[in-house]
Amino acid sequence: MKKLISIAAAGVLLLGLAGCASGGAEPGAGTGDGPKPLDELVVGFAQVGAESGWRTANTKDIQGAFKDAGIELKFSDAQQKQENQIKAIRSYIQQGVDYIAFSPVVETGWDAVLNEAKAAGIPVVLTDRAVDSKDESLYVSFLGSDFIEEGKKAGDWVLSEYADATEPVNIVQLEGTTGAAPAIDRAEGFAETIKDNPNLKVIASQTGDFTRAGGKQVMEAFLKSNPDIDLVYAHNDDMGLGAIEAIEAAGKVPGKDIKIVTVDAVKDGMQALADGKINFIVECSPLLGKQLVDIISTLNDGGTVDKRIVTEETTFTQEQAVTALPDRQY
Ligand code: GYE
Repeated sequence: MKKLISIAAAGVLLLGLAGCASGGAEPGAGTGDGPKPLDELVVGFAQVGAESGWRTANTKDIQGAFKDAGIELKFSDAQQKQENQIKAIRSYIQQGVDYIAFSPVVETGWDAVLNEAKAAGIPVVLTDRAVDSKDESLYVSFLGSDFIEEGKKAGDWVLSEYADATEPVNIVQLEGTTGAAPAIDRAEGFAETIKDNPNLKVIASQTGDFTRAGGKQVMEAFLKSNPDIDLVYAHNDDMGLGAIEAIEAAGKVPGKDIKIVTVDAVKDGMQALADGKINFIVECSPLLGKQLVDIISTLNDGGTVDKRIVTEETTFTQEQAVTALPDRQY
């Protein structure tokens, strides 16, 4: 611990001197010594974990994009634990990487470590998930989806599917990791949208931690305590796939007796949609690697990047999944 602090302090000192020599570098505008050749850049990436098909595709895409660009990428897997991510970021600071990118497992609790990166003059790019920090100078850019919008798209489908309902529609929600931006925002966007029809009721909601096993376990419990479930809204495909197993084990038909709406559109989810076991999927793209490389090379060239870069995405019905499946990359 002591060692870390003194190294961080030395970093501040060095940065101070470099700042004086070059007439003061803009925060987030690279090292101030002009662009580095790409093969001399080192980027540290602190990943959430390997909890879902989405995450695996995201890791593969990011590693592939950096390899293609010839930029060295140091990679760490936090196994869904914030403390591990913080350790990884501190170690990148200590190693003096040029840039840090990470996907924050939860929204809160990042200010201290981000201030350490700032003091060391290492620009930070957020990918995929947001932090709720009030100090926006702690990161250069946030690249990722609009999760509220995703929740709204799921809600819109449910609204139109049950437009003629005259009786209550019992909905259960499988939430993502507690405190994670996609779990908070997908719940919010969905709730905001379905409130237009008072027949649509979320009767139970619990976290399945974005995993297949978590989705299955929570769904088993929901099925035991609620005999009349009409629809499952799962915050990702993996939890929806776990729910399918639980529904089938309970002798019901997923997609018919109990409808399922999920978010992500990874291959396994799309297959279940094409097979009629899921009813609708809101896409969330994990392919952020190329854009992250672009952000870092722009900063390296002394350029500026947008503070918020929103990923473009669509939605899939069962028919659309049949058509899209053969070309699905992940
Ligand atoms: O939807 C889920 C993953 O942060 C957008 O994390 C990501 C989410 C994604 O575990 O499958």
